[in-house]
Amino acid sequence: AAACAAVIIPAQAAKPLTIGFSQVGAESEWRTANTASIKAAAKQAGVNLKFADAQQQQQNQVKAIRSFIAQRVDVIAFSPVVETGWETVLREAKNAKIPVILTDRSVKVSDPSLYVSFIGSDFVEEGRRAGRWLLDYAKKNPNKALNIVELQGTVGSAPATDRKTGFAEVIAGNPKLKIIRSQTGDFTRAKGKEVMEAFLKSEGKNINVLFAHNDDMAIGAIQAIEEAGLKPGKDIVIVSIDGVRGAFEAMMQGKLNVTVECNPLLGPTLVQTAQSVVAGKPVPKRITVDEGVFPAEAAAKEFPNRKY
Ligand code: GYE
Repeated sequence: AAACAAVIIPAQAAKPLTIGFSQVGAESEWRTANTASIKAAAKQAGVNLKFADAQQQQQNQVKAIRSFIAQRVDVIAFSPVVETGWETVLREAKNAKIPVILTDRSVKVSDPSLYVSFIGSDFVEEGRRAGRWLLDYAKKNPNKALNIVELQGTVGSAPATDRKTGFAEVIAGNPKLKIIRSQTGDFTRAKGKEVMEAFLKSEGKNINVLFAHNDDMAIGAIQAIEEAGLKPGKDIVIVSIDGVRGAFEAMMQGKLNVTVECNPLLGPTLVQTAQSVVAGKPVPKRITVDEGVFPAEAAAKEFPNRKY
């Protein structure tokens, strides 16, 4: 484990490293923890961080990146809200010889040299983990109907696309597991609640399972389920992803059945990678994160250890 610890080089007397970072927004507990991690790691390392919040709009991220290029920052880092549409602005950064590091979410580009490294989770695997928990649940409850509604993340974002893919791949192993409705809740509590209300209105008691692409949407949906007079976690089994504090609280109250961990604490690795890139050291093209699965039964024991 010691080998994994991030080594952060303290600020030198020389000009400090400047990183321009374009964040997706502040849509979820996960995102808040991610932002805090990046700001803290930059501060600790004496990095000059220029932070821009894109409010979940790609055009704001493109603007921020162009402004970082104009300011001639040392490194540009960003968490791309969606996967496509980055070719032009990344080419501009490359022409300006400013290295780009992707954090959290990745991009689809035809030329992989447009970024130096991508630091983040394997979202397909997270979707599979959610699916595997449900397969197991189905095995233990052979007489239960298992109609699923799905709350998707932001349309076109890597975590929404990949989590959907991984989950669908695994549940295909049991024909009883059927997705009857699937719609985006944009990774927010408010939208999660709103879409769940609509699902309940049209499907009523037909819904046995909710798969939410993040905890915030699950927490919003829990409210909708309670307002409809049903018991979340019992009448409707809920599977979600992230492992934020709010999810642990919901599990301890018996309202959420499981959360698949997605680690937002990417700040130290980002700073370390940026320092290496600027020092001319080789960096891995892909840096992943170790993550677990936390069922409700483990929540109370695990809660004190959670860092976000
Ligand atoms: O799961 C969600 C957030 O990109 C992994 O974005 C991230 C996702 C996370 O809004 O809560």
